[in-house]
Amino acid sequence: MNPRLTQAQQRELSSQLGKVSLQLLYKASVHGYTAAAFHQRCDNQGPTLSVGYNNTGYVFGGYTSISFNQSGAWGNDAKAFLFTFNGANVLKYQVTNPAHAVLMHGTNGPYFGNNLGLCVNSNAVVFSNPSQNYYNFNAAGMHGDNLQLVECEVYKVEECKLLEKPWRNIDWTSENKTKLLVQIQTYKPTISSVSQIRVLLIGPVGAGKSSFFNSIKSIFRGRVTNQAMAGSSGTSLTTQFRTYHVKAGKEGKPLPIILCDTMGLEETTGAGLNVDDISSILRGHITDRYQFNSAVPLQPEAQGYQKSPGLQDRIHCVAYVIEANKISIMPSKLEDKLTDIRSKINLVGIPQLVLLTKVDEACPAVTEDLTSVYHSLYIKNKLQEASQRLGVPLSCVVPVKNYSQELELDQSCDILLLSAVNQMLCFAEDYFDDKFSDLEV
Ligand SMILES: Nc1nc2c(ncn2[C@@H]2O[C@H](COP(=O)(O)OP(=O)(O)O)[C@@H](O)[C@H]2O)c(=O)[nH]1
Ligand SMILES: [Mg+2]
Repeated sequence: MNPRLTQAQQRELSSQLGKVSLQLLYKASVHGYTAAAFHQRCDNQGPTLSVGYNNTGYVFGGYTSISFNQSGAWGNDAKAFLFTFNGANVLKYQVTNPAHAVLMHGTNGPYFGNNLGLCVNSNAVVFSNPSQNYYNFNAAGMHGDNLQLVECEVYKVEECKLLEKPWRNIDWTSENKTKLLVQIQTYKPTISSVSQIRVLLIGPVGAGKSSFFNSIKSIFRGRVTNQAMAGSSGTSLTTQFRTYHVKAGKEGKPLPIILCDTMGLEETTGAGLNVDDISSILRGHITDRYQFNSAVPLQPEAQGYQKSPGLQDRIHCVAYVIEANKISIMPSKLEDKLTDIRSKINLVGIPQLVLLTKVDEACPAVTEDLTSVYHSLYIKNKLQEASQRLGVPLSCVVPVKNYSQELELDQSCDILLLSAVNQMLCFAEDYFDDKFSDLEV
C-alpha cells in the first residue's frame, strides 16, 4: 500500500503541524470506500489527516487532532482545519466552530463540521457544503466543484519527539567510518571452507533490498553506484536470484560478504517470492541468476538446482528488509508469510536481523539530520514494533537509510549502513560458532 500523496505534499502538509510523521492508515481503493472499512482502520488513532482526490486533480481534505469514533456526537477540536493544495502549497481553512469540528458518524467516512465529508454514505463521493459556518472555504477553490472521489486516504499524524540522549550510541566520526571499513574488509570467517558470508535479503517489494546492495557497493566504490535495478514499481523489479559480490575499490579484493537479492515478497498467494524457494536458497540449492517463478518453486530435478551445495553456498545470515513507515500497516497475509519464513529459518538455526529502511522518510527530524536517528522516539517505536512483529530481539533491528537519489556519499549514511553490515558479519560468526565450532577451525 503506497501513499498517493507525494513526499513533497507530505512534507508540505506536515509542516503545518510541526515535526510530525505521517503514516497511511486507510486507502479507499485498497480497503473499500465504506464507512465500516474507514472506521475499522481509523477509529481511536489520535490525530489524523484525511485526504480526498478527485479526477480533476484536486487534493483536499481535513485535519483533526482528536480520534475518530462512531458515537454519533460532535467532536470538539479547536485545532481542526480543512485544506486543499494550490499547486505545491497548502491552503488552510481553520475551524470556525470548534465545538462542531468533526461529526463522528458510523455511516460516513471523515466528516468535518457540516461542511465537508469524504466517502459519504459509504460511496466514493464528497459531501460539500460551504454555506454552513463551521469552516470557511470556497468549493471551487477547494475541489473545483467535482464531488467524485478517485481516492481517499487517512494518515495517522504522530509527533516526532526527540530524546535528549540517544538510546543507542553510535560514533559518527570519520575515524569510526574508517574503522568499520577496515573491520569489514579484513574480516575472515572462522571456518576455513567459507571465505565469504552469504546474507539473504528478504522483504516486500520496494522495501529497499536492491538499494541496500547498491548503497554498500557505493560506499566501497567511493561514489554512488546503481548496479542492482532499484525502483518504484508495484510488483517486483527483481525477478532473478542474484548474488552480489562487492569489491573494496574498483580493482580491490572482494569483500568477505555476498548479498543475495531476492524477488520481493507479496501478500497474495502465488505472487512474489515463493516461500518454498526460500528453503532451497537457505540450503544453497539455488544459484546466481535463477529466474524465480512465483507459481512453481524450483524442483530438485530441475536444471540449475545445485544438488550438493557446500557450507559456503548456504545462507549464513538472513536480513528482513522492511520500510520503517510500513511496519505498523503490514498486511496480515504478509505477516503470516513472514512468520512462515521465520519458522523455516529457525529450523536451520540461521541468525536473523531486520533492516528498517527509509528512516529518512519516516521522521522529519531524521530527514534533516540522520545522526538523530537514535534520538527519534518515533523511529524507536518503529524498531520496537518491528522486533515484536517479526519476532526478533530489538538488538537485531537496525535502522538504515539507503542511497536513493543522492549523487554523493554522506558520512553518517555510510556509518549507519556499515554498522548494519558489521552486525551481519558478527551474526554469521555466531552462527558458525554455534553450529560448526567442532567442525573445522
Ligand atoms: N528515501 C529513501 N528511499 C529509499 C530507501 N531505500 C530504497 N529507497 C527507494 O525505494 C524504492 C524501492 O527500492 P528498491 O531497492 O528497488 O526495493 P526492493 O524492491 O526491495 O529491491 C526506490 O525508488 C529506492 O530509491 C531509503 O532508505 N530511503
Ligand atoms: Mg529489488
